[in-house]
Amino acid sequence: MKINPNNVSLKITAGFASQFPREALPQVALSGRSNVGKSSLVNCLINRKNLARGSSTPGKTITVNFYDIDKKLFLVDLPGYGYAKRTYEEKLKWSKLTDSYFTNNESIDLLRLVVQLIDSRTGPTKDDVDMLRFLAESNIPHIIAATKCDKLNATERRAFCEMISANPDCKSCGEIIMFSAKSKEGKDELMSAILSYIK
Ligand SMILES: Nc1nc2c(ncn2[C@@H]2O[C@H](COP(=O)(O)OP(=O)(O)OP(=O)(O)O)[C@@H](O)[C@H]2O)c(=O)[nH]1
Ligand SMILES: [Mg+2]
Repeated sequence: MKINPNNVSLKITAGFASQFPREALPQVALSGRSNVGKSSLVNCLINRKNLARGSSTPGKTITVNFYDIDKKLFLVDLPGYGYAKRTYEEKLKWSKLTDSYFTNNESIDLLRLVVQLIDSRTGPTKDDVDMLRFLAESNIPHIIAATKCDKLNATERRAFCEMISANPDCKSCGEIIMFSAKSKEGKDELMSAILSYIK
């Protein structure tokens, strides 16, 4: 399948499950902690500087953002988790909305892939591991994008790759892609992986 990554629009910023679009387009969702680089990854994939807003106040916007990519798929930017300064009410809203995307979503059959973002400098957090286990138990195909890899030197990169390939919670992943929105490393590889899941 060929897509034009420049033909994109923000379909909807959904604060409630009732706003999730019903169009019969395959969906690829991005999951990861707040500040891991989800919006930067979306902008990188679609050659935009700022369609997906980078956050100056991380974790404040609790919405599910649906990007229409050339009428062929929705990239779904899930709200980031693990932002320590969130209030109890904000955390509740996060879990309700994310939960409803996976468990109370009439279009869930259209979900083809979750790209789990993991910061390559830190490796998986406890929340990342919880998410990976949830995806594996739910039989949702998933791959890992290891973000901000431009920040690693050769030794750190080797250590990260060894650590992640030895991690039992990463065994269910289809692929592990080193990614940098800054250097664009992994961009083509990630796009090809996404397209291979929506065929
Ligand atoms: N060096 C480097 N910095 C990055 C990269 N990707 C993102 N960043 C920086 O990391 C910070 C967070 O990036 P965002 O893309 O806003 O992260 P997010 O996951 O969308 O955050 P929330 O929307 O709060 O969940 C910003 O300061 C980015 O400039 C990368 O590949 N390399
Ligand atoms: Mg963001």
